[in-house]
Amino acid sequence: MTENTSRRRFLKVAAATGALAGLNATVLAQGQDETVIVLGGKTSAWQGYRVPGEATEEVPDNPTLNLQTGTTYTLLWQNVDGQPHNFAIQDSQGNNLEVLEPLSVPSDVYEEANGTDAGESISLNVSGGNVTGVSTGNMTGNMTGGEPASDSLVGKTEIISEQGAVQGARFTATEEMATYICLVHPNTMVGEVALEGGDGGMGNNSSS
Ligand SMILES: [Cu+2]
Repeated sequence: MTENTSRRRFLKVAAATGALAGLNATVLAQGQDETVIVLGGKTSAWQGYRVPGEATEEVPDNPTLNLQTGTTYTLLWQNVDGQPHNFAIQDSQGNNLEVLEPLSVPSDVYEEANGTDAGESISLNVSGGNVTGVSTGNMTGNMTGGEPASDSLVGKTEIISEQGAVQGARFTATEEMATYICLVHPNTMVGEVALEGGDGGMGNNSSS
């Protein structure tokens, strides 16, 4: 199942340093590759617009999300077909994991993020539950603004039905994650989450 990740982009070391007044340059500690995920929500399948581990723009439907344990990701997704959709991450038993920090995403920020080249590293500025901007180049900016706010984590996002509507969620990858899914269309809008080592992560977090 990892066959099409051959061109995985590890830490494209940007030569540029410090163009922006980075708030938090140190967050870029371990092999930060891609932390922004952009999907399209469509009844037939999730569309992969920007997916970690997928270097090409030919991302398959319901793409596997290759994540690093312990890394925080920010997902943006847009309602493509005007049908009701939402987003959840489940464990192998089909339980919704309460790991999602919902984020509001202005449509212009979404367009900017999705308009960047798939090979270009971007990061999102997140503040107070809002995605406030996009930074390009991976050595600057304040990444995704740190960890999800733990007091606001939910197991699923609200259903959005309006075509073009955008929703965001931030989460830290854990080993128990198995699939991501739209709970309205669990048979067609479901894809795998594949966790990779994450040796910079939390160590043995394997309780219960
Ligand atoms: Cu759906």
